Amino acid sequence: MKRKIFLGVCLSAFFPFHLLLGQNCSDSLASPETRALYRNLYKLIGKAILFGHQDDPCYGVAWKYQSGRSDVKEVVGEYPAIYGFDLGRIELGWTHNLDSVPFDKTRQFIQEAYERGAVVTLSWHLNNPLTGGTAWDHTPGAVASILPGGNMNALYTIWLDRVADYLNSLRGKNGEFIPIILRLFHELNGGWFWWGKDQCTPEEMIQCWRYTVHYLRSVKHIHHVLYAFNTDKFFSESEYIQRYPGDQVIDILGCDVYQGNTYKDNLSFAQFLNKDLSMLDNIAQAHHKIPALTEFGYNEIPDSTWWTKVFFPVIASHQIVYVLAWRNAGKKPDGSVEFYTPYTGAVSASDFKKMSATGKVLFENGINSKKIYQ
Ligand code: BMA
Repeated sequence: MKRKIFLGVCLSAFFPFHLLLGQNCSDSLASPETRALYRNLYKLIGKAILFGHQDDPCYGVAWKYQSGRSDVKEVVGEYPAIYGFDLGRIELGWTHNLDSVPFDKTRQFIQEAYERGAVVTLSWHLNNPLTGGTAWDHTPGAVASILPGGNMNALYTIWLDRVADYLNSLRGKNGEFIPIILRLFHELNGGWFWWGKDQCTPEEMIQCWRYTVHYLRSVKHIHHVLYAFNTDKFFSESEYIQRYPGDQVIDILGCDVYQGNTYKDNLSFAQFLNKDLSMLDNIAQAHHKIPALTEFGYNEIPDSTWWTKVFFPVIASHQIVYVLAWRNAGKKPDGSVEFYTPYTGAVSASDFKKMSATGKVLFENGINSKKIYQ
């Protein structure tokens, strides 16, 4: 008996068993491509960081829906390694999302991204089911209302049916489902969305996550999804984990951190990001999940060396497997300007290209060669 224990201790000293633990995604019935995606992303931990961009092929700072265009590609010569899109308003049966992106176009872009061997993540700024207001209508009670037994549960299941129909329409050339990282109830420790921390208890949020995954997985039989849990900025590991619904329903652990507001200058942002990513490394390792910076940005990137002097040194010293820059909306109807990756001629463009040449941050070519769906 003692010898067996001794042998076990010796073996585990030389073999990283903890790595094996994380090699399976949370859905035991996941499709082969989805399982491969999870396994391959897991293998990238500590080795590479995929660069992602929200709505990348849809529009850029001075263009909209021009075939083949991408602000990222025009600066670094390659499309991103990961694409983000948003499902907001699909729940209402609309043909386009809250930022006027047609869902048909999104489907086409998702298929093209998959063909290029890239990763796709979807967020969902769904309306408030209780009031009919937007995602930002934080009237309390909406989370409780969609749980089984709640007044809005029937409506919520109709909304999930529409999401499931859309997910089922995402197919590759051989009819296989395209794996999707679904990032639900994002920034749930903030107070600005109806699913935020002041609008529901931790127990209600946990139940809401579990119910949603159960519905998509077991009622709608969706098995090509990895689920991403994410907070906004957070200040302790216990805060992060307070509303975590559990390892059986989550695959990716993320947080959203922007430069601006509280963390305006480079140093305070870098220090804060570094702290959050250190905590995220610990939590992801303890739960055998994949860590990611699920949203980030410094609006308009006014600093010509921000990428290599501020952002890269921090992300490169952590375990995150991807970073997703938010959208290049350009000039918005209200007159404000929003973009998080440089376009040709922007002040940080050459520095962004310099970061892409480090080899640690991967774009299309880097991800394509990894064959992540096999
Ligand atoms: C926000 C802004 C908004 C947008 C929303 C959902 O951060 O970019 O303009 O409508 O995300 O994409």
